[in-house]
Amino acid sequence: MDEDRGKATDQMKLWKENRRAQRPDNLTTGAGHPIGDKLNIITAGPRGPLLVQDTPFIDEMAHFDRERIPERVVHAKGGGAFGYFEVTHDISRYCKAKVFEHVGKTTPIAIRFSTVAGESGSADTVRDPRGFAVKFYTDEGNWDLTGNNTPIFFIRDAMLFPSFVHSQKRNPQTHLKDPDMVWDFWSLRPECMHQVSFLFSDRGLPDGFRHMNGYGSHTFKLVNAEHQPVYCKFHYKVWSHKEYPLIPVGRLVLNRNPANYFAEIEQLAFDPSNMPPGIEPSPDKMLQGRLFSYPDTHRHRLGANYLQLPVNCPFRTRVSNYQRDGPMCMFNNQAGAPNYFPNSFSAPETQRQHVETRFKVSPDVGRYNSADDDNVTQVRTFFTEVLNEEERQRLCQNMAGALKGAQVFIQKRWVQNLMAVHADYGNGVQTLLNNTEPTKDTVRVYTRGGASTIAASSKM
Ligand code: HDD
Repeated sequence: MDEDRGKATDQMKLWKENRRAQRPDNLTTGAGHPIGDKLNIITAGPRGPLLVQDTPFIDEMAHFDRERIPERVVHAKGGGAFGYFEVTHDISRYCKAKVFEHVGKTTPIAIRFSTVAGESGSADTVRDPRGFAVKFYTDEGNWDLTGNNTPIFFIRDAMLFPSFVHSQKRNPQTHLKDPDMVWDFWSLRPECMHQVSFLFSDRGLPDGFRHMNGYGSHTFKLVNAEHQPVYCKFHYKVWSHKEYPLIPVGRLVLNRNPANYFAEIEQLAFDPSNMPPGIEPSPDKMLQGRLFSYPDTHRHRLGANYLQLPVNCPFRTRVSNYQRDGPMCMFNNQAGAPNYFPNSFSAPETQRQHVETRFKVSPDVGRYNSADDDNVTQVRTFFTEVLNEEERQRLCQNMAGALKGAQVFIQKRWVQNLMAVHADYGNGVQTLLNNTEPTKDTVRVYTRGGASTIAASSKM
């Protein structure tokens, strides 16, 4: 192999040389009928017209016409890998989930890293948060920890998510990214400041998938065998944490690239509501909103039976439920087993040990505004204590270059929000705004080249 070309560039050559690769020994239609001539369409005479009886042509064309499925509405661009999770530290006193059962236990995983706002063909190198989604194929069903490379998020209320995403994507009339939309939304919702500060700092351009942090993002509830809950956050790299010291639990090892991108990555469907016994949602309203959104989008994108696709199916356990039929039902549809519950012919009545923990909810039901919670203290800590002087300058420069593209009244509102964090932050950006030209693409600044490679191993 030419050293400079790399394995990805030489994929076809390597496949040809691979003795175990599955070679076509026959040209066939989708129905398996051998094809005599796959180069020439059937026509009446050499110049057409075509005949409807040309089954190989119609089979080929009709399938091609349906090749694309809807891309993910966010996180459309990504890459993935497979491997395993290994428990290195015992946390069974906190969590009864089988995945943490004992030190040394391994569980197969699938992982997908992604950017957020770009379309499926967009660059890997843009300034954007990175998705960091892990599917654990556990003995009690799949567990999907669908997080990002930052521990925080732009908004606190799931109701705002569609509008937030619209503001980061293309303007519906011009089909261009629109700095007015981006900064209008952000400046009207000051709770965005923390995540936006991360985004325009050096962390907004991670050096590939190998060199970035990962977080489960939300607070979750871990439940032990005695039904005692504790709140928990998951981090994939270790950070010192004053108030809540991190407890190591295991390592993620990625050792297999996908055999086929569409089958194993495009169809890979993460869902924060995939939680085995021992892991439960906290009342976080963002998380609660996500519990609905993900399986809903998968039913639209992949179909009602998306959980039967090999990459999504909980293959470490046997699915027994009362759901039947639907498009693309791939297995035996649970054969002769009853399709209603309760019934007199199958299945245990209840499994008390798997009942979710109870919790009290006493407040009034209502629509509560979270915009005015403390939006500045953590951003101030990030600006003054986490970043050094050079990093602060780069943050202000990156931000001013992008913000300059928005209308002046929006710029002013954003700078006013920054002033509440720290005068140096607000003044720093304002001074640069006075002297800076806007960048062409206000949010997604293409500064680093080179495709990202997949992490070989990382700690959780
Ligand atoms: Fe989301 C995809 C991460 C908030 C709705 N999200 C998606 C992916 C990641 C995240 C990593 C891609 C998964 C993959 O690789 O296939 N999302 C997050 C994080 C959030 C977050 C860390 C905040 C803490 N997301 C969020 C909210 C909603 C959604 C509040 C809606 C209420 N996200 C979706 C979605 C997507 C998605 C529409 C698009 C495609 C998909 O799910 O599979 O359901």
